[in-house]
Amino acid sequence: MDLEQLSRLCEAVVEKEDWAELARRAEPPPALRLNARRGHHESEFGWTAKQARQRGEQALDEGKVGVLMTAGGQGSRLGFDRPKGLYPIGPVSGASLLQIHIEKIRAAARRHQKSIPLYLMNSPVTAEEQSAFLAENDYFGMTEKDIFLFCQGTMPVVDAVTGDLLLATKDTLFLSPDGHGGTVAALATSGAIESMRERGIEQLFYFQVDNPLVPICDAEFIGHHLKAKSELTSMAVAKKQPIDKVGNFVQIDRRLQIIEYSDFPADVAAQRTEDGALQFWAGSIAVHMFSVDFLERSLSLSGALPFHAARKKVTHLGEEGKVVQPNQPNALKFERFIFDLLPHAQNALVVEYAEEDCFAPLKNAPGAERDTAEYVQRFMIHQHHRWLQEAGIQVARDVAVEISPLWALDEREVARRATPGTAINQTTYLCEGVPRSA
Ligand code: UD2
Repeated sequence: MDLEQLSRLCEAVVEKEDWAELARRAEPPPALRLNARRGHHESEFGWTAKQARQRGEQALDEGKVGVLMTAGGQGSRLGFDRPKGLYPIGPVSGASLLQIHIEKIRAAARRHQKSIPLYLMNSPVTAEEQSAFLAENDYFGMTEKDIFLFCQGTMPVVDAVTGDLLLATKDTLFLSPDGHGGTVAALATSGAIESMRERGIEQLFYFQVDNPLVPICDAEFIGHHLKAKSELTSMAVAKKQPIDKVGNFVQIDRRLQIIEYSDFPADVAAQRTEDGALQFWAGSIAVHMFSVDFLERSLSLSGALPFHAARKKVTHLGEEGKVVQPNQPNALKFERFIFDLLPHAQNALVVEYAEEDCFAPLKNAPGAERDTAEYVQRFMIHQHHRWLQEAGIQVARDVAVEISPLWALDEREVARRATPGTAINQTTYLCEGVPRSA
């Protein structure tokens, strides 16, 4: 444990980054907007969406793409006492988040007839249960050699006033996962990067476990990344309000970066363009393409992944050996954020997707305004209704329909499998083994 680093971090909390000053110098990021993608013309970047999709498909056909999923968070806001990946989110099937993600990877691999390895990051908080769950369920049909489980590091949690280390029990420190920015070091120490090299994996599709709508290995997204010769490409959605709970893509001193919603000043967030749209419209949903070369290079970039401190309520063991249950944030946790690599990446690019196609994260317990299980399931059902209706199938309005990624991965596959003119009038789960006609 690096105690000197820890005391430096505690001191830095007082004189932390002046986000307000930075944000005032910010400009909107270079981005491929949704309308440009949907048109059939070349975008300002010099290629069409179709050309990008073909390029992405080529990389998938060549087996050069892997998947990186982070699933090490504590999920404290959700009020679920197991790791989030086990949450039964499927609105009809009750499939877990992990099952849905793995089925998407299997479906993409099947489509391109190349295996797509999954690098799945746990933390000491989630590793045991999540790994056991996968083994019990035969890795949801994925070959074991295609799943690489690894574990991120931890950081001690300290008292917010004194900087003292907190105890979890009489003989253990209170430790907390070191943030998804810990992925980079963990990829190297676990041998994951070596495994990528051996398998010829050059690009990684990155996402977080809590978003079942994520279009894993979307060929067009991969293609934009490759055509731009970008080292790090990020998916964005247009924010609905000035402060939505997503990171803000900005450009400062000609470098792309993300300022977290909690650090983004309200007056800058509220700025609008002449036509009334939000000036800082691009919200980060934590979906990225990384080149493996860049991840490896970033290991030697000193200071590229600084620690961010967060004040949290932490129940711990006090000096008298009794449990202390605070009502106010009493502790500092230190986390690295993987998106802090953006300013260091060559040709970094933002690509806008429609929220309904890519983002419904499970974050909150029932009762919250959004990002609850009910909210996420509504998004999933809505997407599947849409795909079926576009394929000419009539779906009764209030009927829950869920499509397993192995039945159809996206609207194109639904259009190929479904028989136009048929109808769905009852709760339905379309999964493998179901006859081709809906
Ligand atoms: C994150 C992003 C936010 C936006 C949003 C989209 C940060 C700081 N903010 O917000 O900008 O993109 O997601 O959903 O990331 N995780 C680990 N190890 C850790 C900590 C987190 O694996 O040590 C994983 C965790 O399992 C989860 C993800 O990272 O899947 C996000 O963590 P979060 O829910 O704490 O982030 P949130 O919602 O504040």
